[in-house]
Amino acid sequence: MAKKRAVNLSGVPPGISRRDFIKFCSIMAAGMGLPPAFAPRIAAAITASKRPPVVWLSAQECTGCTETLLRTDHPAFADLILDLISLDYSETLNSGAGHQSEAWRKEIVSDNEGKFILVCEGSFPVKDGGIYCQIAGRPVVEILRETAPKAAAIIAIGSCASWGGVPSASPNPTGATAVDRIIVDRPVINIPGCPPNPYNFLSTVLYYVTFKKLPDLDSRGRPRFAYGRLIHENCERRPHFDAGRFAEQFGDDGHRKGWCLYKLGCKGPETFNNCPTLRYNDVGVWPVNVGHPCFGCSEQGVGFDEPLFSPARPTYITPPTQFAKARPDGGAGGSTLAAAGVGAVVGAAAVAAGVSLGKKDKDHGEE
Ligand code: FSX
Ligand code: SF4
Ligand code: F3S
Repeated sequence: MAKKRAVNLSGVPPGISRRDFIKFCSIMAAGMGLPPAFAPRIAAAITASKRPPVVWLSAQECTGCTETLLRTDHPAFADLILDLISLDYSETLNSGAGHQSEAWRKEIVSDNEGKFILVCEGSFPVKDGGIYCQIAGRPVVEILRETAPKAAAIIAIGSCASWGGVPSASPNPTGATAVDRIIVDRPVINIPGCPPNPYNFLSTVLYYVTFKKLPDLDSRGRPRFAYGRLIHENCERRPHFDAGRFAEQFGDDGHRKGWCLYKLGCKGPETFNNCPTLRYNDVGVWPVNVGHPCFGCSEQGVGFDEPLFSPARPTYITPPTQFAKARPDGGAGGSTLAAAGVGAVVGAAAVAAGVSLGKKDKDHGEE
């Protein structure tokens, strides 16, 4: 249990009220799966620490990962990010260019050896010597190989950096490769999603700054606090799945009523992420609650490999984390028991018919 302690808030980043700052720290603690009592410790780490230098490399990507960080506004989030970390090198945001920018990166890396956080955005092409993505006339994969050993921690942000993502989709003409396939002798923290939720990135950095160690990672390098549960476990449409109520077509009656999107290709049953609980854009939206099936953007072998409309392959059936009321006739009410037991069987049977239940994910299936 964290001890409560007074926090000197004189270092609260400018432009943010103390109230918003403490609220922000509480949200971050919750995001890391920590009790609210840890908020003061997080606040203390933020206000006391020297900002960690960050070197941000961009390879094959759409810049959505950078955009998702800069477009948040809770509270003045972009400012907060830039106040919490020292984003010393970013190919997207550097004010300098060309030789000046190259010289700057080398200086930052040599001045901060063993102290900076390396963030990699995008996949790294390795085919034909990596010529398909070059920076200053050099394959970016070479820059990754020379920079990674000098970093204190390495974060792969987005599905491209974590798995290969869009650029690695078949037939992968450039040999687009994930960071942890190139840097194999150091831990790489994967924050997948296309783009990932910026809070998952920020929580990871804050965890490192606060506790001076990496968060608990699963077998695929993802922080468990963010990727420990299937989307299907927390989805608000789950009672409809359990009751066997599915939208059959976009715009049909079931779709308009908010029924389960499984038959429209929702990959929530095979995708680990916290989208239903963390949500996006600071207005509480996520794909499924605005009527679009999850396409598994954050799951290796799902998002850019399985066809959008093919049904998910539930590798194991899990109970929902919350049992909302559900009744197979679609009326209000019904019992928790129906949702947890009978309903789950109805929904699971509807999707599992003809689907052989695969091997459990070695990291999550036994939990
Ligand atoms: Fe884009 Fe990032 Fe997708 Fe990839 O996010 S949002 S293509 S994960 O590397 O910029
Ligand atoms: Fe939600 Fe998709 Fe699961 Fe249906 S299949 S309950 S829409 S995550
Ligand atoms: Fe991506 Fe699915 Fe979440 S498409 S944003 S993992 S709901």
